[in-house]
Amino acid sequence: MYRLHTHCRACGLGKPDISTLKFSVAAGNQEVPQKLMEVLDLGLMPLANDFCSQDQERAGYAPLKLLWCPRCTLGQLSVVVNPEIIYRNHYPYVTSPSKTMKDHFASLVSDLKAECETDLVVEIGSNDGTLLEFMQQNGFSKTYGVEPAENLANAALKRGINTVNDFFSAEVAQDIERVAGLPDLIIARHVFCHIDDWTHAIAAIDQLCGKETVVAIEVPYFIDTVKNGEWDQIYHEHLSYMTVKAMQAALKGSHLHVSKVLRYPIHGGAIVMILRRDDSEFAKTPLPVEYLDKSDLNTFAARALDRIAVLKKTVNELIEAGNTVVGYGASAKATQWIQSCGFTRKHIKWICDTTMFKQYKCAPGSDIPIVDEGALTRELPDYAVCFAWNFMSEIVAKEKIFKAHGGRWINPNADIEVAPRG
Ligand code: DWN
Repeated sequence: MYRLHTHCRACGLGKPDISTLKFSVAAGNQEVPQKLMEVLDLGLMPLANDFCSQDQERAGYAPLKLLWCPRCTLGQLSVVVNPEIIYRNHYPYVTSPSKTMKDHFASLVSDLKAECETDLVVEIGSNDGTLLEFMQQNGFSKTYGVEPAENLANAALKRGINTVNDFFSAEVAQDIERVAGLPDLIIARHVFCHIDDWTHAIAAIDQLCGKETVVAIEVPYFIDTVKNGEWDQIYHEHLSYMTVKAMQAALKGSHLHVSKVLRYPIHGGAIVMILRRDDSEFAKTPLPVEYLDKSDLNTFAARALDRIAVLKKTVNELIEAGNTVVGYGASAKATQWIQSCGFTRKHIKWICDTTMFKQYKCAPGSDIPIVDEGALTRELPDYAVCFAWNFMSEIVAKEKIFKAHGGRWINPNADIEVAPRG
């Protein structure tokens, strides 16, 4: 189900070969420990999107431990779960249809159109084709998706988006070039941090780049994750927690460099790293100066454990006082809270969610049912824990009836703001 990950996938730290040692000595980093450092151990966890009905076999558990490279600052997990298990046949996460996401797409696509021509765009990890459809409607002539999950690739094909149902690879890149030519834009939104073998992924991207192809890599920004204490972004799909410095280390030996960094608030804070070929006519723009050290990570880990303890205590006190508590948004993040707090349906009666692939199943590793979103106004519980806190303002605005009847929101990631009644 998984294998151990022992050396940095960006800069090679921990690999027992002289080239790594030369790198650290040459960079005057002799004091840098020659191995990945442990940040936060969350124990054995189910897979964050392993939503199963009572009669479906569950994928199982794997260690969830965040490590950190003191040399290139990449956060990374101590194991790699077999991606075939997570993604291949059925992956329940679909790109959010929310206004928050649509607004993000509008600013992202507008920013990207300023960087490249708009004839052909290839999306790696294209999900159900939502972004590519948006790009087609906003000036891109041809779109091409690469998506390993069969259910999502089929959904994209149904909406008329050219989609290869496979993991991105050098072979897939070759096929795309043969069929459609070299793209103006290659985009990978919240995918690169899911990839284990960066050497091959970067080589395949490199191979699909023409002289002025732009590569846009959107990922949760590890600097924001740490600063905001967003520990629930740690789960098995997120193999890496990225900084610009780590990406620069990963690109060593390729024909690509980080040319520009764009920042967005989506998913709790994300960056889009614009990569260009080294022979591109475009000049580099100044890149963010990043400060991240072990003491920041120790603070992050302590804050995570504190937030877990506080949510667990808050929910237990509320149910002991006779309140009903539910969840809103069966996100991958929700799985981390439920497992770390030891919640069952006795604590969280149900979690409502708009995603049909998740409804009427149980939250991963638990007996908590996932129900349709209408449940909140049908049942009007006393409290709702918003496990989709990254969309909270839109959700609170949408669910006025719940609040008007005295319902109160709990944002688990904002030092437990139990919103006042009414
Ligand atoms: O990297 C990843 C990020 C981009 O998305 C994936 N590996 C997994 C996934 O993480 P997530 O599940 O935490 O993503 P979201 O988009 O934060 O999940 C929000 C959940 O809440 C979805 O299941 C949809 C649901 N939702 C809802 O029921 N009503 C969301 C909104 C906005 C709503 O109004």
